[in-house]
Amino acid sequence: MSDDIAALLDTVAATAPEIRVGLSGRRSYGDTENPSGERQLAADEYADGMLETRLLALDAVGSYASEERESVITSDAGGDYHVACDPLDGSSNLKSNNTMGTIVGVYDEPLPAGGRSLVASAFVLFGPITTMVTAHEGTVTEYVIEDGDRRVVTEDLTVPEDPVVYGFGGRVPDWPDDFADYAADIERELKLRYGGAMIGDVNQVLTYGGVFAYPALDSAPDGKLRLLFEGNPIAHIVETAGGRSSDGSKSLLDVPAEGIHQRVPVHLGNTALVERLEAALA
Ligand code: P6P
Repeated sequence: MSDDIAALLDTVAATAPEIRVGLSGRRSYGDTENPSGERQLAADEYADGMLETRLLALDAVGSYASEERESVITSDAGGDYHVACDPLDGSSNLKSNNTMGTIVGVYDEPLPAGGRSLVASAFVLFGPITTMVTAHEGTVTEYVIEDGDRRVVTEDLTVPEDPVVYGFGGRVPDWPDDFADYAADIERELKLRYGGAMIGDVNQVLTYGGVFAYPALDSAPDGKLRLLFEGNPIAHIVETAGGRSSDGSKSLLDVPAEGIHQRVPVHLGNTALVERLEAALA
């Protein structure tokens, strides 16, 4: 792992306990919306401000973009890496005290950039314990974060061969027929694990095997999730762990990036299940 990437991931890990401890007093919605039109919690802005300041302070970081702000912030240092961040993925779970966390994509091209230019991806998961999963240099590693330090608990993490769980976003009546037919099959075969925060649900897939999707909807043909901040980094992690991702027909990492808040249908998990989905949508 290069020193620059290690320092960047260390910074995300070191910030996690401070984000977590600051959540309880920031459960209220402000009167602002993020660029995707979603109401912002005080916690969203708190996490975003801390991550922006600390990541842009690194010489290796040339710019910072976030789900919570309209445009990319460029660093004076002119570093080689461009960070796309979902500072608090699943923050709407704060009200019900369920999982959430931070997603970071480290691109080596200015943003918006396609997923093939990801050098490293990571998510921090605020569960009963705080963990971090990273993809870098062809391998996925899981850490426990203690006092802001990363401690390796799983090396070369791979998606288990035999799928057990699934989680699908949206509402059944809003699913296009071909996805609804696929979902009906999966629901008979696997156990439902859907918690409203992508990283919590994806961590179930990484742990037990299965499939997660927030598909194209009749009401939203591009789905809900953002390519740069959610789709690409998580696809990078799942594909590096031996799974597959898809926008319905191709890897998310091959979806051309046209805008920093661009949405994309997201399907990812065991290769066989995602291939079955692509056949169903073909
Ligand atoms: P819904 C969280 O807001 C998020 O962006 C993802 O983490 C999650 O998978 C999805 O939206 C949940 O959306 O419509 O189920 O509330």
